[in-house]
Amino acid sequence: MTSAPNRKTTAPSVLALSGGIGGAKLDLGLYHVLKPWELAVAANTGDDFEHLGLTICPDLDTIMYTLSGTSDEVRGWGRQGETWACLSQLKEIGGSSWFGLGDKDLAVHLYRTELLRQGKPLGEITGNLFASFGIKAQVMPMADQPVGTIVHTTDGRDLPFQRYFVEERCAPGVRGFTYQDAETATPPTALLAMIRGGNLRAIVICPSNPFVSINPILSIPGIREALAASKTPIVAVSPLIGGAAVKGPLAKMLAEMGLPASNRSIADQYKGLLTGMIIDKTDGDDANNQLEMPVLAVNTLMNSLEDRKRLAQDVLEFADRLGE
Ligand code: FO1
Repeated sequence: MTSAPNRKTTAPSVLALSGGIGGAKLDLGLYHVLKPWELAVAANTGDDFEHLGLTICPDLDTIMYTLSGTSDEVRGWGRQGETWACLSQLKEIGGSSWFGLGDKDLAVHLYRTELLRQGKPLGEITGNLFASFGIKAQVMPMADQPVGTIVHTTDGRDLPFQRYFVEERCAPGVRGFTYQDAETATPPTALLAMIRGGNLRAIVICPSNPFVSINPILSIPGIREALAASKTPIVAVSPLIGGAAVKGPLAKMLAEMGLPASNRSIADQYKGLLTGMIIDKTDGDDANNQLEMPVLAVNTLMNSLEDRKRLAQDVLEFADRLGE
């Protein structure tokens, strides 16, 4: 698609809403098929928490390590070539060691925590960190203020996300989620300006878990409304393949909440926002419009970098067609 003549050459042209490992995979595909500065990402910070006196932002860091090529692809989070000297010492002296903090990763938490303590906004710190990793995409936390995802379990507990996801390994049944203090949070002005500006080629909802990766972003006042009013094609990539999640607790969560593990359940989470949806070839029958919107069925499994780039290309070409 030819860019509009009046478009500034360095403005982002594609905005991705992203959280978790699946989101970061598609972010990398988009980062490679676009010019680096053309990609903007609104990142989930609902996974964030205070731990050992540090502010940990897992989804921001997963995107940062993934786009800079320093992530541990096998583990799915943290850095390649990581060492664990500090964590093992912590364990030996009886400190809290349930959350895996690698030595290199710790440097990022120390840097971020100190600047937050000095009063710098998370968005500004994130810009500094991503620049230090040589990343030219514009990655923004969904808000500068903390908005923690709380998992309400079927045994009556309200678990902060990491306690549910890491400490209890997603074992507890879920009955719902809340996004703590979302109502008083504010989205980055650059993000709202980008969505309202009308200059975007596409808005992509990544194949992330809607409940714990995308809905936290949509819970920040102003974001869902701006997306709903946008004329830009908004395309969601389903995180399900044949009713199963590629990774993580999504299918289990859906079952526990009495929702079918279907692309329809995913589309329902984004009601009123989607121009079209990308589903996996194995779910091709959904393409016969059970989703009541334009649907493209492609291979959505992303094992290799080539898979990530091809899916990104499929998403952008689909969005271009929807925007014609
Ligand atoms: N996920 C785990 O399953 N176990 C861990 O010990 C763990 C540590 C960790 C440290 C830093 C970081 O950025 C991510 C980390 N993750 C870990 C992933 C984290 O729980 C994320 O919230 C998930 O990637 C879901 O988004």
